[in-house]
Amino acid sequence: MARSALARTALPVEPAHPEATAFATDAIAGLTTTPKRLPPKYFYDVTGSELFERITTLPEYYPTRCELGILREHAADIAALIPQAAALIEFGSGASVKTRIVLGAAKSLAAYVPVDISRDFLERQALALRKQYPGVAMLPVAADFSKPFDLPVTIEGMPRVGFFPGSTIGNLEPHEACTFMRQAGETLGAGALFIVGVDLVKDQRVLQKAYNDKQGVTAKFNLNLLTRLNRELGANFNVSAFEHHALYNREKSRIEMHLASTKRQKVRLCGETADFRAGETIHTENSYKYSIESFGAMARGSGWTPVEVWTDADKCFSVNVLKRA
Ligand code: AVJ
Repeated sequence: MARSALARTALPVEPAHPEATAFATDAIAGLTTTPKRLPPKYFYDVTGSELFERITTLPEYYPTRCELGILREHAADIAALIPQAAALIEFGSGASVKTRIVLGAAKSLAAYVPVDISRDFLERQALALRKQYPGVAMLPVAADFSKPFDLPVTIEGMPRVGFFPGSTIGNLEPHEACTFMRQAGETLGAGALFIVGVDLVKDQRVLQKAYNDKQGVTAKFNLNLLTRLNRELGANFNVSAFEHHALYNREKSRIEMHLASTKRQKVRLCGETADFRAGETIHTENSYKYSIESFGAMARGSGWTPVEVWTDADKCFSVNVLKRA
């Protein structure tokens, strides 16, 4: 139904842009079904990326601070595990503070390969990194890292170290996370290392607060999805008639974010109508939390052997080093 709806609708976007078409397809499919849902990858337009940056500095949002602390504390340990003249392959938008901690510590790295869907972003970041680390070959790859992709031929024969910080893996369903880990293993090859940042199960109150900050930045981040639908797909969401909900689903060990309709209403997008009951929600994100054991088991089940795991003192976050079995 979603597909045919899309086919007979004149989109208010350049049909030549495959990214915009994917957004339209996913939005129509997700908003004309029950329960309604939208994939979290659409949070990150320019405004959404800026809001996420603000989230990472909020007092309640512990993951970024904890992970940075762990990486800084164990930078020398990480460097000691990395073989000579290796290639560091980062899954997702690279060149962050986290990347610089690893690049700064592992002096023998021969190449850095950031893999991201946004070519513009990659080029800009690579430019800055080339100046800062002249001895490391910067080889950006524009690809969707959640699917298999080709590594640059330049790194053929180099030992490989994958880097996947930020607990981005938490956005995936556990079975998807397993598939992702297996595919990453195939991409990285035999003997590869994989450094993965994973948020941990903890006191529910700490989790709830991290996604319900006092300043309302997370609410803005969530609601920005509706603004984006209005702007890019010509939808007519009344953003003030929706509210941010974030709750911990204990059974599934995940934070769920939703956008709840405050009243019964109809919304038009791409020639389709989405009907909302009062209180009906759009499920916009899952953020799965693991225990050290549950993540280790998942890693083993997808062809990896855990070799090291570090946490902060409060065991809020973990940095896992895995080796391909
Ligand atoms: C980037 C997916 C790890 O799940 O904590 C932050 C995104 N959502 N606040 C997370 C997010 C709401 C974040 N990840």
